[in-house]
Amino acid sequence: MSWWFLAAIHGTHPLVWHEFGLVDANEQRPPEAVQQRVWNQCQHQSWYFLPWHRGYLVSFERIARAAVVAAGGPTNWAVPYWDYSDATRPDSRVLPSVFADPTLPDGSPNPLNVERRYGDGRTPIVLDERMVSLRALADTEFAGGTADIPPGFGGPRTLFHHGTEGPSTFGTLETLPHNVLHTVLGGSAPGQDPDDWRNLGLMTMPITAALDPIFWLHHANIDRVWEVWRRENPDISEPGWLDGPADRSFVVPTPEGGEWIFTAREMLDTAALGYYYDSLPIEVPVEEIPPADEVPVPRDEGRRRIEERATARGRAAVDASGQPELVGASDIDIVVHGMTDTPVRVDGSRMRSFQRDAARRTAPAAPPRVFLKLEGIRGPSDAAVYYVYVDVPSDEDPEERPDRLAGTVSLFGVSEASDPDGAHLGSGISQVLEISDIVDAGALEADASALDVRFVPANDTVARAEFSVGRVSIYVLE
Ligand SMILES: [Cu+2]
Repeated sequence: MSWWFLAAIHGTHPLVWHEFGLVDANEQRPPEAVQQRVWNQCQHQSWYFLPWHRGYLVSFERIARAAVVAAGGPTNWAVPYWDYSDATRPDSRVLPSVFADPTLPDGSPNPLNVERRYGDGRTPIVLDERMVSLRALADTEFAGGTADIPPGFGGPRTLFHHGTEGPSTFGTLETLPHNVLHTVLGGSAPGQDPDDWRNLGLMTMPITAALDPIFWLHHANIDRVWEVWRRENPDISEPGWLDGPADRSFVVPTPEGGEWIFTAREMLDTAALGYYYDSLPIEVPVEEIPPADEVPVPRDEGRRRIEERATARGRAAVDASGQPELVGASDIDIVVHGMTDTPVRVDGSRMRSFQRDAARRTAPAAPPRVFLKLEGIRGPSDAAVYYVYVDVPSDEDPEERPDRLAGTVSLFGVSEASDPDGAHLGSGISQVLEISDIVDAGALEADASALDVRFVPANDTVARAEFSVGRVSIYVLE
């Protein structure tokens, strides 16, 4: 139940934690079997991203609340959320001062202000509005499609997926704002090489992220946005998700020192988990929400279900609807280092027929959708954050063309996924950005044989981080 143990459940790395001076070499470690089963569980590039982090947050909140109550605090204490996307408040994109002030009112050091939270090197940390976009809420599918087209709000169908199991993309909420917030808050040490992991902030890498207390407010907000999405969209009903994952259990500690094993299905009812969001209409009368200390932890039930579904192993069935069509791709590996332009050759005749389809988009039939896919992204630094623009003329400043912004991409998790000693020889990560609106607005029409993709670094420090993209491709989904 310690701060370290809870952070290690998300991710840990003996060398990095040692180098950062995070653990005392003499500190007693839990038994190896416990480390194997409970540590390094965080689910990324997966449709389990949201449910796993919800169970993890609930575990943290219960343990932290018990500590708060023991210290004489309120029994209804809950993890706050940071709504950085709230455009109605002028300060919503500024890191809350309780996390940034160097000292507490009594003059003692502020434990919420961690040294390894570099941001972009400026104080206070202020987020750009391109980093907090909730465009993910426009997605209506939870799970990703064939070849990750579309990527889905919740992510691709996977088994237990810690992020090193092979090439995989992120769901749209995980891409933005989740990944982006991680790396823009953690950042890398100003003036130092961002390609050297020794210079990275805690939030920048999954193996250290949960050591920064802002992690919990960030994830509480991502969890809240999932609830916002659930008000407009049906929950996924596939048994592979509901009872998953089939190959490894999600397990977190309880305040009593026991274990709570949970499935994705159990994460669909926040009232049953003992919480709700004040910013959302409450569907359950408050008196029916059980007090936090009376919420049952269905330990034995969880175990039984895990045994039951052990027979149902294997990758989940892929939705048969919608085969994406590849209509264009770059020729060679692209190296991104600072502002980088890349032409993507497209199938001219296919694009022209597509443009005719696009012209009919006002028809009630579902219009074709267009996606930009960045495949095989490899690099040593998770710190890179880039804005990706499509078809901005070379003599124009992309900052002046918000209509051509395809999305914001962070390389959270790339270093582990690029490790040549890793499970899949470092196949990297991929990112999928929908560009239907840009195509609708007239991109491509001047020259249908190539589409210009421009990578614009989010700040000067990350502009020094270098990474490669195996292929930039364009897909149409009709
Ligand atoms: Cu996260």
